Amino acid sequence: MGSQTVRHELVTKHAQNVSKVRITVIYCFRALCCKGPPPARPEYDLVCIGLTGSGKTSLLSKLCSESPDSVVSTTGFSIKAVPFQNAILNVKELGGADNIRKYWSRYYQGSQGVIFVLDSASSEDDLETARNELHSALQHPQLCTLPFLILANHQDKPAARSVQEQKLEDLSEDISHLFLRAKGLVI
Ligand SMILES: Nc1nc2c(ncn2[C@@H]2O[C@H](COP(=O)(O)OP(=O)(O)OP(=O)(O)O)[C@@H](O)[C@H]2O)c(=O)[nH]1
Ligand SMILES: [Mg+2]
Repeated sequence: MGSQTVRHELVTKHAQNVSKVRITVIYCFRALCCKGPPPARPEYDLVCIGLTGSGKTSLLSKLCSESPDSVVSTTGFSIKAVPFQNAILNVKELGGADNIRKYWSRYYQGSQGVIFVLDSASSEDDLETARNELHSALQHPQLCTLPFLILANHQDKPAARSVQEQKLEDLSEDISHLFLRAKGLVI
């Protein structure tokens, strides 16, 4: 084999290697940079209500994987985007203190669903107040047709009532609402 043939083979091999490297670099670049954004998840606007201390902020913080240590009573309202695999819930929590509750209905517009949080271990008086607020919310023109989640929270406490003991079923003839018992959301 002449030296010219050997040189020709080496040049050809080098050219092949260079093009292989080029293809790999382009492939990696495409994989890393041209993948495009993940498909958009649908977003829904929810309103979250319940008396002060019922655990609304704690629930939403937990769902957003945030530390429960930073939870303070909500003055006014706060909005959190809660990510789920197939959807994002933009939840607007309305503070539950006496002086804030009278303004709740001003913030209902545009809601597509309702979360009502109850303190299942509260005093009978507070439970009665919560029942009345729940009753008003269920009848409100902007909420009455929406999906309702009623969350019986504080179930980890010895004084917690069961859903039946909270006598909520008679609040509405349409019992298509979803009741959930939440236990130890924050501890
Ligand atoms: N043991 C127990 N404590 C809870 C539970 N949920 C909330 N808490 C505690 O109750 C207190 C009040 O909780 P928040 O989440 O601030 O209540 P909130 O409904 O957002 O109150 P406002 O913002 O004032 O309307 C906090 O100290 C929480 O740690 C629960 O399921 N069990
Ligand atoms: Mg709060």
